[in-house]
Amino acid sequence: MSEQEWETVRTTVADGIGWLEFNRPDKRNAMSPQLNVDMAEALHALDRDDACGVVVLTGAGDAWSAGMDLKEYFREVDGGPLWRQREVREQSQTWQFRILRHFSKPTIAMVNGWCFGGAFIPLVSCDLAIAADEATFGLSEINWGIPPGGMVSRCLADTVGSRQALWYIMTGETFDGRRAAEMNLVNKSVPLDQLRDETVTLAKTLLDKNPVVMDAAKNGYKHAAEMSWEGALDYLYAKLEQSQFNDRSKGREEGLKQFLDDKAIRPGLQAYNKG
Ligand code: ACO
Ligand code: V55
Repeated sequence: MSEQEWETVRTTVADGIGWLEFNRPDKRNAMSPQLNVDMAEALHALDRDDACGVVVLTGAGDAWSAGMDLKEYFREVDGGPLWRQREVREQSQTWQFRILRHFSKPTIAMVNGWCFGGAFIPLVSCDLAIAADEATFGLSEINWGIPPGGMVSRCLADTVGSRQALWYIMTGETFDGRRAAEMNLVNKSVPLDQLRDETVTLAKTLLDKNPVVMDAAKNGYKHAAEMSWEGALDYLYAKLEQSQFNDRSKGREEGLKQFLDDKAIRPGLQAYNKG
């Protein structure tokens, strides 16, 4: 097991899982400029760590994240130089949107509590999400005086559709984990006391797969979703070939051998044995 700490973020790598924690529990894990910088570094560290095969993004204490830090990200930057505003915005989009959305390793958002506003971006950037039934979500922007900024509303609508997105953008109403699951903002919700076990079970399923193929599968899908059909078709075949090229373990040959020759696995029902 290894642990690493930044000012506002903490990582723990154990049994293949990289636990990445927002660590400002006293501020409900609000995303300050410092946190945005720390998150980018922590994600790079997890990417480089061969002991980490899947990332779980969660929050210390009773919040996942209360969104952007209204004091440090807005009030203290407002009225200052515009370059500083551009800088803090760039830092937030860098990890929440770019690094996380196309991270090579599988990512799971484990939503343990409060999830507001800007926190919807990392939520949707994670490949998969499991929430506690008791978690509370909301786009509170309209309640304190701004329209949702950054990619918040687009990320939400891309995941749940316009009708649901506009409802929450316009009313600022909160909803719980069950409702988040019902509208596919998260894959499922479970009672808080089962959240960790449920997440570990999912993480283990992902760890069982070939990591090179996993990267091609998830990132191929995400990029292709934004292309023309013909471009996507060609791109996904290129991804298929790329994963064969990069997979030094020759997983596909092994998978086919274990099924067709050894009759040791049935791929419809289980992953091949990576040995
Ligand atoms: N920005 C800055 N500080 C915050 C934030 C935030 N988003 N959320 C909580 N805090 C701070 C509070 O100011 C308080 O600080 P203090 O102890 O130094 O006074 C501390 O965290 C605890 O907050 P409470 O409100 O006392 O905690 P409680 O558990 O009662 O409520 C809740 C939690 C519901 C999350 C509440 O803090 C809240 O409404 N936060 C704001 C949520 C929000 O609107 N986020 C912005 C979304 S919009 C965007 O991200 C662009
Ligand atoms: C929000 C988020 C931002 C931003 C402005 O509404 C507003 C949330 C993640 O960055 O720059």
